[in-house]
Order: sequence, then C-alpha cells, then structure tokens
Amino acid sequence: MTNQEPNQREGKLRDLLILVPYVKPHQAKLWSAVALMIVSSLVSIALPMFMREAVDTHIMAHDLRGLVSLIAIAFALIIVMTVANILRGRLMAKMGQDSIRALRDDLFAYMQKLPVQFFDKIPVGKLITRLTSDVDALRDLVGNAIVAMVIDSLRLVGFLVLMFWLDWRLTVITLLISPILVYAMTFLTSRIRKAEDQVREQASLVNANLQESISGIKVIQGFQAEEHFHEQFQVENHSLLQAGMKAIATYAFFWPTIDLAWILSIAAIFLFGGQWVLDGTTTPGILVAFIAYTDQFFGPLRSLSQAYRIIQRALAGAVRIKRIMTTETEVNKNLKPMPKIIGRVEFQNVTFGYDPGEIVLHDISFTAEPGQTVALVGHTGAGKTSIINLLCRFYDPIEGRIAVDGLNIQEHDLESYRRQIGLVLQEPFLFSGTLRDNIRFGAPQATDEQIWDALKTVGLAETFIKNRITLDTILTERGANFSTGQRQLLSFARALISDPRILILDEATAHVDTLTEQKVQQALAKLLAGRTSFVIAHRLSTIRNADLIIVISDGRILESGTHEQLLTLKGEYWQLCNSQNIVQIS
Ligand code: M5T
Ligand code: MG
Repeated sequence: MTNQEPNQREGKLRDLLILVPYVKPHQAKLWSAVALMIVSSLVSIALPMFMREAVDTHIMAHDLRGLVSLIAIAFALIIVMTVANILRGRLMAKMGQDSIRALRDDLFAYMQKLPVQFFDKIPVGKLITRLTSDVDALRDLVGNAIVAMVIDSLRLVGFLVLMFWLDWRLTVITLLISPILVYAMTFLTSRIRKAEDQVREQASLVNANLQESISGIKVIQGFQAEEHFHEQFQVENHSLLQAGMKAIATYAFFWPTIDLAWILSIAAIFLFGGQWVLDGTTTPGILVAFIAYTDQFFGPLRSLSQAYRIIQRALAGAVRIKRIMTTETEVNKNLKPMPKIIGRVEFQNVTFGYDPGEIVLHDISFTAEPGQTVALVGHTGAGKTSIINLLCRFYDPIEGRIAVDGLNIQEHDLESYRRQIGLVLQEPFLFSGTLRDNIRFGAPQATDEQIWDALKTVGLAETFIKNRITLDTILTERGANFSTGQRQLLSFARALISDPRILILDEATAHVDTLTEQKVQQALAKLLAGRTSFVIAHRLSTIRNADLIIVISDGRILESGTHEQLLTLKGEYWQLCNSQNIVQIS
C-alpha cells in the first residue's frame, strides 16, 4: 500500500516548477509583495541604528528634544513597516489561494483521466487526504514561504553587515552560539519533519479506514461487525495519537533550544560589551543596538527554518502531484481519433493479467460481427468481466491485439472510442443530481422527450408517472432512493440514450425479478438491435438467443457457438444449462 509512495527526499527543487504556470498569472501580486517586503526589511534593519543614535547622541547629551524627534521618525517608519506587512500578507495569501485553486481544478481533471489501474493501487481515503494535504503544502509555499525565504536571507545579511560595522568583536561573540543553532535547525528540524510525515501518513490511514466503514455501513451493521471495525479504527487512531505525540515531543525541544541560544548570546554581549563600554572601546548606544540586532537576528532565522519545513513538505507534495499530472493518460498521447465504427470486434490471441505475474486471460481469440450479440458464460472468477475491461480499454492486454472494425483500439484516441461504447454494469453508477442528469450522462444534448422515450422502452415510465417521479427528481448519493432493479433499468435507459455502437451488459439483469425480466427482455431486444453487444449473465435463459456464446473457464475459451451447437457438444455449456434446467426448452 505504501511501497509506491515516493520517499520525501526524492523531492527536488525542480519539481516545484509545476507551480510556475499557476503563479505566473499572479506575477504582479508577487512582485508587489516582494517590494513591500523589501520596504519592511529595510526598516527593520535600520531600527537598531536609531537606538544607537538615541543613546549615544541624545540621551548621553541630555538632549530631550532631539530624542523626541528621533522617536517620532522611528515611529513613522514603524507605521510604514506595519502597513507594508499587512498589505504583503494579504497579497500573498490571495495569490496563494488563487493559484492553488487553479492547481486543484487541474488536478481533479487529471485524476478523472487517470488509467483505472492507478486507482486499483491506492485506497480512496488515502488519495483524498493526500491530495488535500499536498495541495495545502503547496499553498503554504506559494502564499508565504517563497518570498519569506528570499527576504529573510537578505535581512540576515543586512543584520550581519551592520553588526560587523558596529563592532566586529561583539559580532564574533554572537556567532559563537551558532553551533547550538545549527543543531536545532538541522538535527531537530529533520526529526520534526520525520515525525510530521508519520502523522500525515497515519492520518491518511485513519481517513481510508473511515471512508471504508462509511461506505460499507449497511453490511457492517447487518453483520453486527461494528465492534470489529471500531477496534480496527481504534488501533489506527491510537497510532495517529502516538505519531502526534512524538511530533509534539520533538517539537517541544525546538523553541527552548532556540531561546537558550538567544539568552546565552545576550548574556555574552552584556558581559563583554559591558566591559568594553567601561574601557571606552565601544559606546553604550552600540551595546543597545547590538542587543536589538541579536534579538532581530533570531527572527529571520526562525522563519527561515519554518520556511525550510514548508519547502520540504511542498517538495514531497509536489512530487506526488507531479506523478498524477505526468502519469501517462491516453489524453496526452495524441492518438488519431477512432472513426465512426460499425462494430466488428476481434480479440486476437489476447493474454492479460492485472498483475503481469498473474495471468487471468490466456490466448483469447474470437470475432463478433457487427450487430451480433455475444454472450460470455462461465463460472465466477472465470474472466468474463476481465474481457469486458479490456474491450473498454480500462486495461491493455499483455499480448495480442483487440481490433474494432480492423483498427487496433490501442492505437486510437480513447475518448472517441469510448463514446461509441455503452456500458451497463451490475452496480449501476448513479450520482447525486436530477434524474435527467443521470440519464443523459453520456449524451448531454438529449431532450426530455428522448429521455421519456428511453424510460418507456425500459419499462420505467409508467411506474415513474404513477409515483410522480419527474426528470427533476433528485437522486441521493448513489441513487439510494431507487430500488436496485430500478437503478439497473435507469442505466439501461442511459445506455439507450447514448446510442452506442457497442453495448456491454455485465450482469445487468441480475437484479430484476422474473416478471420485470420479461419486460427487460423486450427492452433488451430493442436495446441490442443493430448493435454489437456483449452480454454476461449467469441466468442462461437471458442469453439463449445470442448469436455467439463463448464459454470461459479459468481464463481460457472452452467452447463457443450458438446455444444449439453448444448443446450438441454436451460439454461445459450443456452442464451449465442442465444445472439451470433449461436444456429441454431449446
Ligand atoms: C477474473 C481477477 C479476479 C479473478 C480474475 C475485475 C478484476 C478481476 N481480478 C483482479 O485481479 N482485478 C480486477 O479488477 O481476475 O475475474 P473476473 O474477470 O472479474 O471474473 P468473472 O467476471 O468471470 O466473474 P463473476 O464473478 O463476475 O462471474 O481471479 O480475482
Ligand atoms: Mg464479472
């Protein structure tokens, strides 16, 4: 589960380049923010010099008027600095939010196009946490850290230059505490970072767990498995607590260490600086200014180490986001579009496995002529759905070729191909929204009249009218306010409306009762007419009239032919029919 997540350290600064197109439109804001920051930095660099001036020139000379006017100037500068800081904060925050909103939009669009395999490997809850927290990390970077980094480095240099200029001996003494700082900033921050990574990883596990138990709530309650799931949750939740505690414990060392360094250097400055004032080699004003510089010196240091952490997080996030945005999707392959197809489907020696080491389909070959109905029959786990998955190109074969109208589907644009396929699955996908939106899903231009026609064809119109269900009726999530059979029929209507050349029904009739099934059979006959169709049904009565029945066993084609042909073989199909008492009907 975690083995394919990139390690934090894989993040390179170059990965942050994915942000460039998102920040670019906001350049004006960025540069204004930089300008404002330069202003406030200059003021903060200059302020201690005012202190020196106040002490040495005015206080020592008993010059109260001069002192007051100096303070007035300093005060004005402080106002300028404060306003600049407020404006800069707002600009940067706005820029961060705006650019990240665009990134989030794009990310969603990319994710929707990712190959199905991508989602096989990562639990949904984890993916969601990851996307939200990774995106947040990038927002922190854009909205704060980038500019802060540059400006804080400049401020540090400015402080050092002025400190050396004022008194190099005191500067050297201040710098003597740097080993403590280096320890805090490298060793401690790297430990904090590791602990925080663990917290995030664990939080995503808790969310994955939560997501799973919410979507399975009926089964969980039905089997009284609440206790078991609760225990599982408690375990994950406890690990989250532990990870959090560890992070806090490490963090607890950080500021006190920094403060210790600060106190030590102030003490040293008083000790040595005091002596030097007494022996006249430095002035009281310089001593005061120096204390102020030392104090200020720690500000940028702190925010630099914070910025460092934000950058680390953003790097890790950028790698994962980049992986999504650069995962090869069919969209960025630029293949030629699939022309309008007639519907001749050929599987030529197709071999396939979800995991290349575990072959699920062996050397499958068959041809479906345009308009034919092909039934796939076989025991559970035989590989029927897998054949469909290949036909829809959710996956690609390891060996062999799938051709439609003689064209290799792998060499043609996926969108233009899938548009010509209709898919009805055992678990129909309905989403929260109106009935209308759910049905014209694959054909957005369909009119209300067409929709009602489709509903009539699948036999739902009457019930809907009787129950006052209109096209504006809202479906709750996953269509929970409709019965399973109704949902099935709705997805028939959806397939009908999009008028596909190739139609796939995977266990699509499993949920409808026998009476409805007769209706459905008629609906099906209309649905299938003139299209190449693939029907998977465990109830063999549904597929008796198919033009070609393919019997699959353990991923291989065992026999194929029409119902009558297969019966005379007295093989697997005959046995299956026997077990469902339908031999005599033929
Ligand atoms: C065939 C494996 C499954 C089975 C084999 C869909 C799917 C299947 N498999 C995966 O590893 N990952 C997947 O996403 O493939 O499975 P199938 O094609 O689903 O069988 P079926 O459709 O004939 O069975 P059923 O039960 O729907 O009638 O080994 O583990
Ligand atoms: Mg199946």
